[in-house]
Amino acid sequence: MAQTIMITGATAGIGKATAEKFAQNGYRLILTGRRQERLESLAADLDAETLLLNFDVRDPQAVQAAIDGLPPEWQDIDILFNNAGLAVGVGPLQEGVVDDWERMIDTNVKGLLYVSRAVTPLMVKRKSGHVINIASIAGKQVYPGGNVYCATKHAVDALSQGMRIDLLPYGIKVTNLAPGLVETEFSVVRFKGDQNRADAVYTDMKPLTGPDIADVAFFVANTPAHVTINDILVMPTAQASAFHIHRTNE
Ligand code: NDP
Ligand code: 8X3
Repeated sequence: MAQTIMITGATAGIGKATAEKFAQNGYRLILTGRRQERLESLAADLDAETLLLNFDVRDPQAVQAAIDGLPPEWQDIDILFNNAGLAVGVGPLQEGVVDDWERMIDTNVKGLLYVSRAVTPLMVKRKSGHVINIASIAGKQVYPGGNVYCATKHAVDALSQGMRIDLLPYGIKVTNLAPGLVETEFSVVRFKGDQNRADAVYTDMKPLTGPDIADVAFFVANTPAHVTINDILVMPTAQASAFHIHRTNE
């Protein structure tokens, strides 16, 4: 039977591109997100077997119910692509908006935990599987205004290390995949719908795209059984660090 990948946050950006890449390569897909209509239109465009799950990763009961309700033929999840996440705001900590902090912590840290808690027992039972956690350069370095978002991605980095140790006896791979700037809906969300501020993030430089990260994810997922990419940092050539971006107008 074809391998099955479950992708959280498949309705946009990196998750959507990863769905397309794995669909093109014969995988069965469990696609999740909050925007049901986007899940349906993505599934309609893919030449692949899909199962759609509509839940908010911040809701532990909804996450567990979705996994508990998987039909038997969808329970053998080979790859969990923990991707759903967001940044909200760029203000200094002393002016921080508590609701923004909670959205980031609840989604990027607790949501990733809820999904992992629900799915990894299925992998443990089969003594097989691969968890790919989408982290970030923001999980390696902290930049001005990044405070809470960076903290959540540092947490993802730590959770990848912890999961790798806990899942070691079961032969389950854990990869921490950390991108630099990727042009998706990420910055529009971060700037609360301000398209001009979002566009400015990528101006005069060539950012990564969702398909670039999907290609890396596909490579990471297809190493031989005895080989695991533990941690991979993928940057645009025009970005050396969180602080060094080469813009052609500078
Ligand atoms: P997008 O905004 O394009 O996509 C985010 C995805 O996450 C959407 O599918 C969204 O689905 C889903 N999502 C957000 N909140 C929730 C929630 N509460 N419950 C379920 N799904 C949710 O951004 P990206 O594709 O760029 O982001 C994907 C991941 O990559 C994030 O973890 C982000 O932190 C990380 N990342 C992004 C980088 C970038 O520069 N873009 C760089 C490094 C890491 P829906 O709204 O339908 O629920
Ligand atoms: C997204 C990349 O540099 O905006 O994680 O934090 S960055």
